[in-house]
Amino acid sequence: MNSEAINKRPRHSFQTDDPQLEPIADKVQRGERLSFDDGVALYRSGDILAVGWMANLVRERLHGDLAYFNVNRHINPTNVCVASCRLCAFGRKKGAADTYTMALEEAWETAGKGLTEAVTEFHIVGGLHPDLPFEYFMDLVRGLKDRYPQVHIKAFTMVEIAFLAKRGKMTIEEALERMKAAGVDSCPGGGAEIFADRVRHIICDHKIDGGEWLDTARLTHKAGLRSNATMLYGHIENDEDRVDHLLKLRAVQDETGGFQTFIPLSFHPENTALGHLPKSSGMTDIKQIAVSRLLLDNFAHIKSYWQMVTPKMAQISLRFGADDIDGTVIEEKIYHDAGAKTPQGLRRQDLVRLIVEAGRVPFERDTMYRAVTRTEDSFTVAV
Ligand code: V47
Repeated sequence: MNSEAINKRPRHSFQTDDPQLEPIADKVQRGERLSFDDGVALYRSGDILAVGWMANLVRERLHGDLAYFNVNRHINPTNVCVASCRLCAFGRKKGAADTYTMALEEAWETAGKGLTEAVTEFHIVGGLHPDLPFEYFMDLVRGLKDRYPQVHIKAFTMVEIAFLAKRGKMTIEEALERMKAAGVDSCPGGGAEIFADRVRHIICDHKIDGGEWLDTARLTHKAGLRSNATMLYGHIENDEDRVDHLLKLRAVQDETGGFQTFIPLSFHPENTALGHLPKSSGMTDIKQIAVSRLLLDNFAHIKSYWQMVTPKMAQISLRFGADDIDGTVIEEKIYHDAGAKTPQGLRRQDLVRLIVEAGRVPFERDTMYRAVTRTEDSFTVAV
């Protein structure tokens, strides 16, 4: 990390027309932890510049001008899912007309497709298939490791881990050990949605509940795997639900230190059972990034996922608390089934341009945030 860049802050002094923000700004400047009520006040404030100033202060304390991205590929092995979540446009019931399940050879081949530059990460998530055995997923991972040994495998959300363990009639601990032995290097942050029961019952009734998601994350970290965490916002949750979600993550992070990155995900209503809801606004998206940065004082990274909020908003987020904009992705299905108008993927050079134009310094990372150095068609990771 560039320490000169980090030490030159802060540049401006805090100003606000919202008196509720004054005591919060004092705490942020002193590096003190924010409370539940502080979180609600931040969400309710209309002074986005003041909220953003505070989030930017924290972001620059941690990372200076660096903005992280990676060169990754998403693989979604199946869209067959037992869970029928109202929030989702991707999952299909077994037997429906437009289901797909990749044969293993097809998944391995897909992994190598559309590559203009060497990827450093496979991001693997999919539906909860009622019939695919645990070993299908382990074979998938083993086959990827055999073919692409240099690529980090970030696979299976807490929801998938809990489901696969149950299907394979084993404990979560055992499932995690077998995942690790097969070649899983870390886990993505999906399936967290909103932990509050009242909301979870409506948007994703058939998934593990919030407590189980958090327990599975604890076990994942205990098994030595890092994971990410997400929150789905912009549907029927309120400010208190969002703060509750963030503080529950913060509490687990205090215990385990195993979360790597937090990614707020804006809800895309199209083609879901909640299609009547409006899309989140720019104000909500940018505030979500800033409040996450401020409340999650023990998370190193806040990612503004360009696929979700658009490349333009991800770029602006780099001045409102985010330090990461995710990667090239190459092929995205989950939000595109829900009406996302963003491109399926971006080239490395597009990500670099977004970051440079935001006045930040691009830092190509691997999944563990180590520097990646590239030649034309290969890469090395700093150790
Ligand atoms: O868990 C599903 C969300 C998640 C919709 O860990 C939807 O680096 C919006 O978790 N509108 C999966 N969101 C994606 C995910 C993720 C993405 C990027 C990076 C990482 C990471 C993780 O997508 C699901 C759910 O919360 N989702 N349907 C929808 N209609």
